[in-house]
Amino acid sequence: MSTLVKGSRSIIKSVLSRPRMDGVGALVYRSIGDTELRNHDPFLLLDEFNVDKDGGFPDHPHRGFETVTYMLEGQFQHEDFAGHKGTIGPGDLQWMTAGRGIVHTEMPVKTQAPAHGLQLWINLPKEHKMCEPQYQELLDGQVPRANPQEGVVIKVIAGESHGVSSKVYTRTPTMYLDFKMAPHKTVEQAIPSSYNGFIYGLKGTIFVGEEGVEGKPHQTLVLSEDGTETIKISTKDEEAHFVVIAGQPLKEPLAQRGLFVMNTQEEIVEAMVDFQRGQHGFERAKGWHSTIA
Ligand code: FJE
Ligand code: FE
Repeated sequence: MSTLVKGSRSIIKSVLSRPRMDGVGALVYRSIGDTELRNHDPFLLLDEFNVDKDGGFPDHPHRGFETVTYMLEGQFQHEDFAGHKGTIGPGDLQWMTAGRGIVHTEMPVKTQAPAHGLQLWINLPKEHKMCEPQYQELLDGQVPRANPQEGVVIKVIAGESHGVSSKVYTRTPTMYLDFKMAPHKTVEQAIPSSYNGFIYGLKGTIFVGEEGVEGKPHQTLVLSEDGTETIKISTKDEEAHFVVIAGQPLKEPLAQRGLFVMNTQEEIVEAMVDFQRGQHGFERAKGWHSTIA
């Protein structure tokens, strides 16, 4: 049984990401997924990406998890092997459940480059790993906002904040909030006490928990798992922009090879064979090439 403790969760780890290259000419700041922040169950990866017109993430497969692409600037195009195609711009998001298999391409719209955004990978519970792929796409205007006080705007991408709920269906219970705060504000955010969580900074400096631990752009602050139900966040002289992400840990065995994330090594081998042979969800992968990459 867990007991609820009053007061704010604290920060148990703070990691500043450095830029690196991934995909084709894409610059990414890797938060979760980097050596120091592996297996923050249920999260596999958080990348802040910057892609210019010559870069992108051409044809690649996924199985066993979800990718959530949240645009900050520019426009990103995607196309998959089932003919699903679309463009997302600033504030828009694509919540993609790869399930048993997706092969797709993710590229900036060349005339709107560079593209800047976040991509989060959420692991799927064992019983959903081989589900039918699904897309949930929301334009900026369709994402509900909480406005608990003047100067604090919270976009509720998933989960709930200050009485405002997202309609996104999460197979792994997930909270994903985008905060914009004016200077000299303090806000408390409830987070289910069983969730693992973290904060990733995009702009300005924030001060978190009773100790006021500093959070800056490209920095990940890992929240304590101590049964506390809220997190306290303040700004001082600057405005700030950051995301708060938390989710129910799956506590299941993890076997990962690149873009396939399963529970056992045998299932990873199956995924590679299925992808190569074009079976069990990868039927349309055979001979498919995107028209946008
Ligand atoms: C990847 C090749 C890839 N970070 N951020 C190898 F293409 C990828 C990959 C991405 C990715 C895509 C977007 Cl849109 C944003 C990303 C990696 O698709 F992760 C590996 N390892
Ligand atoms: Fe992808």
